[in-house]
Amino acid sequence: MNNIYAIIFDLDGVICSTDQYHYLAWKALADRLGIYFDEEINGQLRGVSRMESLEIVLGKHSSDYSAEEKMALAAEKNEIYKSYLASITPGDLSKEVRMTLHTLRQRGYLLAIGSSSKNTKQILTQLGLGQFFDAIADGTMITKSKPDPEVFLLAASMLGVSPENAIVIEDAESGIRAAKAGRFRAIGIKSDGNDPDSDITIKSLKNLIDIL
Ligand code: B16
Ligand code: MG
Repeated sequence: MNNIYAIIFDLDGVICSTDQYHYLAWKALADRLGIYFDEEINGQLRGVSRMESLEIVLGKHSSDYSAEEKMALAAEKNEIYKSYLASITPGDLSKEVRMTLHTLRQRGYLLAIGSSSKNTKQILTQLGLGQFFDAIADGTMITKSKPDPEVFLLAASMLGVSPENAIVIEDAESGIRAAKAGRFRAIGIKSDGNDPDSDITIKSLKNLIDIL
């Protein structure tokens, strides 16, 4: 790919598999509230902020709760989620992700994270990647979540590159839309089939090495 100097990675679903922990935490909350929740609904939460995720989880029950109660429910979910995060170690970073990141670093690309998660720094630290990236833009630094491009534009500006000189790697539809809205080239990771909105779809992160 021509004129690409920087690569911005989504975190959950690209660098690590914390999506399963999100599922378990939302499921525990939904069960306590007596609200139906399954993997299909969980799929709609990929890349979406915590409060917007809560609205999807509550669905038609949303109007039963006040704004304060919703803040408390989101905090409750986050405490459950964080109890799962506590078990993450550098051993949870897959060989494939580790090898890909180091190869891209050797090739001289600037590398950044663009994640909706407010737990990004904790997750990266526990994976042993706390100091690895040249820039980290996360949910604590933005006002608009994916599919708004804010988090990726922030990452690019922290790196000092223009969107046309960077690519975004995403697993979520909301993230691909955010990348395109920011005028980045968007690479979707999808193990089965094509992501119609991305510029290129790859089956797994290591395939990035072959297409750059
Ligand atoms: P938190 P990403 C996103 O991370 C997750 O995909 C999404 O499921 C989650 O709701 C969001 O972070 C907020 O996470 O509750 O930890 O702030 O895919 O943008 O890296
Ligand atoms: Mg993701």
